[in-house]
Formats: sequence, structure tokens, C-alpha cells
Amino acid sequence: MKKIIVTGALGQIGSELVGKLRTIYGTDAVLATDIRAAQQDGPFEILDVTDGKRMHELAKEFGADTMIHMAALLSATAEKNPLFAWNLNMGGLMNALEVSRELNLQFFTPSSIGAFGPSTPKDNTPQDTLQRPTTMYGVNKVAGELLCDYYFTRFGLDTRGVRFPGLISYATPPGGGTTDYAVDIYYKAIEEGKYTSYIAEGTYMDMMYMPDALQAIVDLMEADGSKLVHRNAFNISAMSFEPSQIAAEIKKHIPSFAMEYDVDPVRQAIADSWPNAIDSSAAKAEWGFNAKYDLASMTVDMLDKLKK
Ligand code: AKB
Repeated sequence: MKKIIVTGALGQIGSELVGKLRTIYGTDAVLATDIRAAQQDGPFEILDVTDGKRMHELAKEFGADTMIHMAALLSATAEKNPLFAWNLNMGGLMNALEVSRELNLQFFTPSSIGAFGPSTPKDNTPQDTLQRPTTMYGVNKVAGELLCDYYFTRFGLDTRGVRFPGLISYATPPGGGTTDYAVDIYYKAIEEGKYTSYIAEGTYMDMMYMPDALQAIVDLMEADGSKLVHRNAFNISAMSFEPSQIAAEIKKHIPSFAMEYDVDPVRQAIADSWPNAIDSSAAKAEWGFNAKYDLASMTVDMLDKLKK
């Protein structure tokens, strides 16, 4: 039986990922951990990822064979407190990699489109390209991608990862990201019939609906390792849009929906430094990445689920 320890299990991705993994592998096959306590339907432990000793104890006691390390600060929050972000994002990752090396665990951690910067080609951004990010989050993500590659080549650890775009979900709201507007807009469309975007019209970013993101994690972890050329930091994207396009899509279902703009210079600068649309062909070729939702089908499902 697979035994998976998940860090950051109450975060935007973790909270849905744990449920999916428990459905596939069994409730007792997944140990959810987070820095705060929560009601859970399966094994749960409090874990501060900067405490490597505790992480080792929990993984060992649970008999884990897989580590899925999700705990991290997102881009906008990291910009508010860069030193804390470095300590949490890099300290947590180093601990997770070390525990995985010591216990020989298969390892997954996400990178992000935030690992790219203003000098990266903006359109059809290649898998292997210039990465000079200008945010603390981006610096953490590039360092993390390199560390995961290093643990594979130096220690033979089975590290895997993707570069996630903005993720959109109706279940758990994100916190502190630059792409969060594309989630908030659906909540506000239902609650108030209008939304004020902090990202300017015309700013394209890659996005993905959460079910596709969760499936991508499962598919990559189950993929034949001998076929993976890149292993870590696969570009994956399902769609690219700018604020007026998502607003237009919502208007098809809520005709009175109104969009205004009040641009936040910090998050706008981050968004401007990221690609418009990345190329996911390496992920498609190496492990069959295939997103099912586009902007239209995601909008139908988000509005439907949020109305319930
Ligand atoms: C963020 O906006 O910080 C995240 C990401 C793209 O990594 N959603």
C-alpha cells in the first residue's frame, strides 16, 4: 500500500489533494500535516515544516514511501516579508528533501510560473529557458527546481515536480497569490454581481482548474521514471487569459455582471514579470499531461458549484 505524507495539507492545493489521494489510495494511506489543526477524515498531524526533526519522526512513524511537499508562501505574501519567505520556502523544502533522502521517499513539490522573470520569452515560454525572476517567491522557486534536480542527480532521489500556473477552485480559497483575482472574481460574481480587479486589463497569465492540477500531480507521480527527461519543474498550463476575458465569460451566465479595475501596483508588477502563456509540450510528451478544462467549461463548473 502507498503511504504518502503531505505538508501544507490545509492550503489551497493540499486541502483538495488529500481528498483525491485518499479516494485513490485509501484514507489511511495519506498523512495530512499542516501548521494549524483541523478536523480531518483521516490521519492528521500538526507540523511546522521548518522543524526537520519532527518531519522526519512523522514520516518514519507513518511508514511513508512518498512525500508531497506543498507548504509555502505564495508570491504576493512573500513580497511583503521576503526574509520569512526565504526561511519558510527554502527551509521547508530542504527539510522535506533531506527527510526524503534519509527515508528514501518518492518526492513531489510544485514550482510555478513565478520561476520566470521579465527576461524570459513571454509567449509560448519554452520548458528550458532564461529564468531570472525578480520576486522572492520566484527566487525560491528557481532555487527549489535546482535543488530537486540536484537531489536526483547527486543522491538518486526520485524527485518530480511541475510549474503550476494560477489555480482556480471553488473548494478552498487561495491566499496571497498574484493570480488569486481569477478565483475571487467568481465568488464576487455570485455574491455581489460585480468585481474590482487588482490586475489590469490586458495582463495575460496562465491558469488551470483545480481538478486538472490534482490529476497532473497523480499522473506525474505514477509516470514511468525512465521516460522523464526533465523530472522537475515541468511547464503545465490549461489556458491563458486576461481579466476582461474571464469577465466576458462570466457575463455569458450572469448578464448583469460588471467589472471595474483598481490596479494594485505590487501584484501588477509581479504579473508583468511573468509569461503570457507557457509551452506545456515537454509534460505532454514525457508523461501525457492533458488538461480537460478550458475557460468556458471551467466557468460553467465554478458558477454551478459556487451557487450550491
Ligand atoms: C501565485 O500567484 O503566487 C501562485 C502561483 C502562480 O504560483 N498562484
